[in-house]
Amino acid sequence: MEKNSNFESPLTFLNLPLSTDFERADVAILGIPYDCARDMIRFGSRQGPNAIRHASILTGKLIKDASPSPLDRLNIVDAGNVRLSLEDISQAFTQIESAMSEIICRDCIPVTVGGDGAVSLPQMRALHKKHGQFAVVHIDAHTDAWPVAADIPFTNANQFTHAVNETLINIDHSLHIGTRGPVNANAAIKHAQDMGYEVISIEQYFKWGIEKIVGHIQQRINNLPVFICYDMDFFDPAMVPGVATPTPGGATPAEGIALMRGLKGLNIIGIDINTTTPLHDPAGASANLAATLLAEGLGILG
Ligand SMILES: [Mn+2]
Repeated sequence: MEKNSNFESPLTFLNLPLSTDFERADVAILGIPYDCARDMIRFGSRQGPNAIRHASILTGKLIKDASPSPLDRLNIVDAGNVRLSLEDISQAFTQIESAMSEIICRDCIPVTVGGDGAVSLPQMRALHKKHGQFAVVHIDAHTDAWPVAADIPFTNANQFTHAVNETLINIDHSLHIGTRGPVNANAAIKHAQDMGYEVISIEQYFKWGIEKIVGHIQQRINNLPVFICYDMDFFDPAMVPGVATPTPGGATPAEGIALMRGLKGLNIIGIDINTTTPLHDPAGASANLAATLLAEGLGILG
């Protein structure tokens, strides 16, 4: 009987082989099912990686036939999900950092799928150990660079503050893109700018258009090793509702895909696509777009 390749078991990202043989792989996709850094209202991104695996069945078939296809020039594997403790954030961070380091130390590029935005911090710690200070392109409705509170030091809204405090990144070449929102947003944006980040609001993004934005990013990064962090709430929640912090006024999928493509040519050391929350994604549009961005991300590597 012919094998039904649409539903192979185990289910993997884009139907890629499940493997942790990072010596032989150029790129490893890693699921990070952690969502306990306290999203205020909507949780559930721990289910993101598996929902995106499921959504990527179709994308996986398309990517094989794409021309050029990243599969023709890169050996890409699905490394499974990080086994982590949901109860203890510091333990979870250690587990995420260590899973990342396993990949990075074998000169394999990690492409990760969250999980909430907090998972970016242990990833950046691992990347720093290998590459030293690197640049960040953070694409998100929010800076996630809030001041650190003494009583709750680590949240999913301050990972980019910690990245600066821990001197993981080169702030002069890093930027946030897509910021918007009503109350409190100005204080968060000012804090990010005071630390040295460039912040490009969604209004500026729309005003400049994709060509100018991409040119600006390429100039700002200036050939430094760069970590691309894509929070799915960059998109408008009318089109991408399955996120933790839906913030109206965002980008369309076409604009987000064009932005990812525009980052080709950068010295990319990691891509992180986070905050897809299947509980709030009734038609699967958000997981589908995350799977598409994953494929587009692979297309700009190497
Ligand atoms: Mn966000």
